[in-house]
Amino acid sequence: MVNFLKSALCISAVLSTSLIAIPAIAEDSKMAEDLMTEKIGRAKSAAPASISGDATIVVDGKVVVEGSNGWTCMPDTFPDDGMPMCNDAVWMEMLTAMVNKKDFTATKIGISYMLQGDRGAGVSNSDPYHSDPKSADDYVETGPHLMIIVPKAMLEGITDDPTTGGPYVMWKDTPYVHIMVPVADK
Ligand SMILES: [Cu+2]
Repeated sequence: MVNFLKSALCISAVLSTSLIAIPAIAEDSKMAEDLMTEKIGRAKSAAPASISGDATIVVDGKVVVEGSNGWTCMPDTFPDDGMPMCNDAVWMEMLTAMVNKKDFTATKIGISYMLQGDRGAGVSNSDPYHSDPKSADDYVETGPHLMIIVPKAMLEGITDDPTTGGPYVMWKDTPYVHIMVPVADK
């Protein structure tokens, strides 16, 4: 009898914990799902649907949607900065080199879309590795823009002054140099 009570109690303990635990887990995974849906939506918002619709989506370094058009969209530029981008293969190659502090040489044009811009989470215009970009003398934020990688010789004559209102060169003296092309006010 005692044994029976003990196991009955045990079972009810197990039951009551799982009754509590199951909705909690369901809620957690619903939240995770919602967050992922939001991140995928944000990633896609970086480019026109004609590009982002069939793009590969990478969230936190993992492919979460397998694309088919050679473009890769991400919800963040730097970890958790909320600044989405859609990149072609040249841009992905350059960013991989930048993150790993490896050399990169552009042999052809590379294009990245940042149609949400990077207001609120800009960068130092000379130093991709600045530890506190917002305190940099050359801190810059840009509204909706394209970013274009070109072979170095083609950069000649383009200003590196972001305040002119037109295209400007970012990260000039690094292997990760590219042209910022504002496309809208915002
Ligand atoms: Cu950008």
